[in-house]
Amino acid sequence: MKRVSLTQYLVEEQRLNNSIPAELRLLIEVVARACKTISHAVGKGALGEVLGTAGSENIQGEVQKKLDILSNEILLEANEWGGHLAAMASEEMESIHPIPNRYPQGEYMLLFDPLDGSSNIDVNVSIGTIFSVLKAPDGMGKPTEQDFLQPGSKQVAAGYAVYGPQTVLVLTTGNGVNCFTLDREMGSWVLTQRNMQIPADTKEFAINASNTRHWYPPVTRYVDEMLAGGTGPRGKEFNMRWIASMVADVHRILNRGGIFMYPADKREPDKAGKLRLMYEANPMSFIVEQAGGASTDGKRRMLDIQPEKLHQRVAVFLGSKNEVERVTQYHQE
Ligand code: AHM
Ligand code: MG
Repeated sequence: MKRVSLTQYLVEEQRLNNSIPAELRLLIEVVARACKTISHAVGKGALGEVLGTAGSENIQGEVQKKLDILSNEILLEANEWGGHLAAMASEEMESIHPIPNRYPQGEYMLLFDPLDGSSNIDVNVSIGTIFSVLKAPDGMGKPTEQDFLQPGSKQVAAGYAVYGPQTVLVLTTGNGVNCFTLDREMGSWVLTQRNMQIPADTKEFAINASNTRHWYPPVTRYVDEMLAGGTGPRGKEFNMRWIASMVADVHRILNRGGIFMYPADKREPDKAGKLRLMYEANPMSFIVEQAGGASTDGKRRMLDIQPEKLHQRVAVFLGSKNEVERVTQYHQE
């Protein structure tokens, strides 16, 4: 099999479809290189002294793990000097990170969840990095948080890396979804899946069922109907999977279908779920739609939501189209 590297893929994509400007290509390559470095740190585990908590909390009051902080630093450092970015924002940082004056400013803005699935770090279960790329608004002066508050439909690229049995990078620039596998010996990303497609129907769902008693009626109805199996209203058996790393759950769905849900619930009526719109929901929704799937917050198309805050949370229903449409329908009835 002829090996196509990430670089070759990006160059050819730029040449054939003109869908990837040179600056964006550079940006994606830098992010991919940072993910390689994170993958290396993750792979060392206890030997690299990267496990455990760091003794600090992030902006959402969550305890930070050493790897959360390290991954954040790796992404910041890698992306600061290239000249392709105006600013960055991260799940692990309270405010945005403008590019320091000593470097040239570019026209893109990068957002990331540096290490998704933090609860799985210390137990050797798949974790990952999620990223989203926006265009800086025209005539932007000194970047502000406001510049980042663009709906997901404005993303020009999004991707995630999974640090699992294999390290993979899944990427979209708005022209389908492709998967690259890290060749650990060669240190290069190799194209291993072209044009990933999520089947419209599925028999698999993913939700943290320990929250069942807190759910709102549309979610309870939807899950109950699946649990009723072949003799229930759905007339088929469903299976459940929950990895507690969104990257890994979404990667399974991209490969064989399924629906992923993290609903808002009654515990904190003011909070719209756990996951973050800008760092998790939007990039994953862009990827899922590009693979023929769907994504909503239960009511609206995710990518249409106008963000109000950088760290905004949102309910998430994404994956196989017919299932996402069904649970969204239940929210409207
Ligand atoms: P994190 O970004 O702090 O790791 O949190 C996000 C993660 C998702 O990857 C995953 O789907 C979810 O939180 C798991 O939540 P729970 O602990 O309720 O199972
Ligand atoms: Mg996360």
